[in-house]
Amino acid sequence: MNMTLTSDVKEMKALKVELMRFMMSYKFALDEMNTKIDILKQEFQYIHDYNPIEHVKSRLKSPESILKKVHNKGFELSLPTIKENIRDIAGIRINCSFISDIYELSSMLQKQKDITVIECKDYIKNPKPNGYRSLHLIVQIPVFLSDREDHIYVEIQIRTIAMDFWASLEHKIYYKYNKEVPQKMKDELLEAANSATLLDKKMEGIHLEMNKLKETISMEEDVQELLINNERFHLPYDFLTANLDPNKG
Ligand code: 0O2
Repeated sequence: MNMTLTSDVKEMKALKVELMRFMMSYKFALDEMNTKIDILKQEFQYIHDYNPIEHVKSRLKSPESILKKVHNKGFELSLPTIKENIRDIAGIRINCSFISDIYELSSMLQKQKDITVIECKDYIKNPKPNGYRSLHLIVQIPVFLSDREDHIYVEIQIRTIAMDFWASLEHKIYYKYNKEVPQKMKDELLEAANSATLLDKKMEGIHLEMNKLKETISMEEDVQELLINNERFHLPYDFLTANLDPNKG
């Protein structure tokens, strides 16, 4: 009896080590992705003096959630099956300021050589019937370990703050509510999602207008600068306008 117990414990310990190695790969994949996102964020800030990323959150799916998904989807309970079919064990959620930032960030990530894009679901252009909006990417990235190279799936959800606000609260409202949600509530949630869309569009419009304004200002500043012999001279506005043709509109 004791012999069986000991060998059972030994087997379970070995399994635990295997599971640990399995989960570590996902943790490293998240670390890599977070570094990539941080680099893009910093580069944007330095070069364009603008940060399109408001907030980044990453998470590893818990073993309980993985098990639940395996059961729900009817998959066989083995690590290779889980690795191939549960593609959101490593998940990253990026909140952007504007809708245009979402697409720009997504294209910058998709262009990176070591990222293989497996799937792209655009729930912004095609929202879910309940109103859910977000851009979902499933990518695969290499993780270099001491004895092997692993290719790990990562799910990236990119959305605006308004989209995230709606999704987080909708999730909270539904969480642990196992009964059918009343139609009235579904309609109200859809209405709220539409309001979030309007808000995003309004903010995008203001953002574009502001960019145009900034461009005009920087063009004006450019006109007032003279570069001679690597030295910058400021041209006073009066000096410039004094020499303008008064007959020109
Ligand atoms: P969690 O706890 O956030 O990880 P999949 O079930 O992932 O194999 P599916 O459903 O086609 O396949 O994936 P999809 O549509 O890309 O959605 C995956 C994730 O998007 C969900 O993960 C949610 O995080 C989010 N999501 C999708 N639809 C909704 C929605 O209607 N409301 C909210 N709040 N979030 C949504 P999980 O695994 O469901 O949960």
